[in-house]
Amino acid sequence: MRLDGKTALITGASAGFGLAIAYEFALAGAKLILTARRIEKLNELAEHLKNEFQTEVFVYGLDVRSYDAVTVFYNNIPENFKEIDILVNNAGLARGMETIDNGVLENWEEMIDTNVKGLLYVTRNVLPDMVKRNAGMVINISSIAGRDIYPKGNVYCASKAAARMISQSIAVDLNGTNIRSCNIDPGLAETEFSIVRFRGDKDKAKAVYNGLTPLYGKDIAEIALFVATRPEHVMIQDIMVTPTAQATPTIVTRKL
Ligand code: NDP
Ligand code: 8X3
Repeated sequence: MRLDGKTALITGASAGFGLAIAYEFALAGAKLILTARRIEKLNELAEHLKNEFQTEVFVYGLDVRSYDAVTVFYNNIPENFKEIDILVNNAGLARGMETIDNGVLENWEEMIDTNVKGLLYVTRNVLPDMVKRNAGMVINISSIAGRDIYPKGNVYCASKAAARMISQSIAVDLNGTNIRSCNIDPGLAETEFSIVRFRGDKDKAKAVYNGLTPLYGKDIAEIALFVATRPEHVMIQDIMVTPTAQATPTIVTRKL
């Protein structure tokens, strides 16, 4: 499963899945464009990948919520990184858990702006060049939350359902080209996700994974690598992956 000669753009590479995907893709020989807001984390990762795997890495501090920022970033990609073979739309987050009647507007805006609009902004910049070259793959990290609602998941779930539809749109609208689309829907995974959701409350975040073995970044990264290394005539469109202890967002066995 090699990616030699391939260039991958990974959003949200400063933590969690994105960081693990960067590592796995570097190991497989890919050239990497890594973005996130925390540039210092990206620099650290890039140094590590350069030293360990001689990976060529371009890092860029990017908030995907700004269309202008995304466009400036895209136009500033160095010439030798410009031909993007694989786009991994991974940047995303959940904020809070309230019933919908008590929803916090600021949280709603942040989730929709990042998980839906940010994903679209990056995709809108990258896809036309993929279409021109008649080659490329988009991997969207959605969630099982986009397939099945859970109590107080409301807007996060809705944003991930939108991401899922966008994945399918790429396959549908670009049918007849060589561009491939893959939607990956992970279940409970221990990353910075719950720490971000609960705004730094580590105990609350830890409790999300109490009594079970969750997924980890590497589990998702290995799947992304598998998807990205299939022959050109194979498009894996949709993957759902959960910890073995999780059947649906709400059916979870915990050994406490
Ligand atoms: P982490 O919090 O560990 O990582 C999230 C990444 O997204 C960080 O690199 C963060 O970087 C980046 N990010 C967040 N907001 C923005 C923004 N506005 N602009 C640019 N980058 C941003 O969480 P995960 O790795 O778990 O999450 C990755 C994706 O997987 C998300 O889309 C999430 O919804 C999804 N997911 C997570 C699951 C889980 O249980 N963990 C399960 C299913 C899906 P920075 O803060 O530096 O900008
Ligand atoms: C994250 C998975 O179930 O914690 O997308 O919302 S869940």
